[in-house]
Amino acid sequence: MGPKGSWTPFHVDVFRSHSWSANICGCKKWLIYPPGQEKYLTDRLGNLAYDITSSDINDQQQFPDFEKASKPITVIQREGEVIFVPSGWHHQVMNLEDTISINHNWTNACGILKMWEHLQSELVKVGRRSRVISTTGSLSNHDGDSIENGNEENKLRAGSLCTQRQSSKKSTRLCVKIACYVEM
Ligand SMILES: O=C(O)CCC(=O)C(=O)O
Ligand SMILES: [Fe+2]
Repeated sequence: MGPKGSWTPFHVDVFRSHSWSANICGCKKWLIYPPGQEKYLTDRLGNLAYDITSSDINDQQQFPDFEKASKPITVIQREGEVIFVPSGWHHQVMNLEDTISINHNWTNACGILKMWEHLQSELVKVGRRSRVISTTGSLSNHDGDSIENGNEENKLRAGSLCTQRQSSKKSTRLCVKIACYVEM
């Protein structure tokens, strides 16, 4: 459910599931890219674009490969219409009117291999994250205080991430999560 003007940032659905979405009322605009295009829609640090309609995406310093991306498929979905988004298709969605929709994610025989491969690659990342946490020591401690006990390099990396996000308990937990993505 979302008021006119609300939107969902660019993403791919959880665990590489397929999805359908049915509009009970209202109207949505979908921008959809087939699998493989996402590599042109990531910034130079490898982060997926948040808003593919933002002018930032044309900034070659930030998104060096954007020129290589195809144009998105644009779908206007009206009341009573259902859209199917296959596994691995990235999308961004805007509510053009106050909208209520119901959606559902699932997999089937066509999608299960992709889902399995995705889960395996995520598992490898979890392994890397937990190694970072163990070398950074108190990063695993959610007490809201600073980063101590870690090795110098990881303290520096995690510290700079934390200063960007400052130090309430909540944001410290966010720091832990972000610091986890630092590659060993
Ligand atoms: O309807 C929306 O705003 C986005 C729905 C969607 O893409 C999702 O739930 O994954
Ligand atoms: Fe989605």
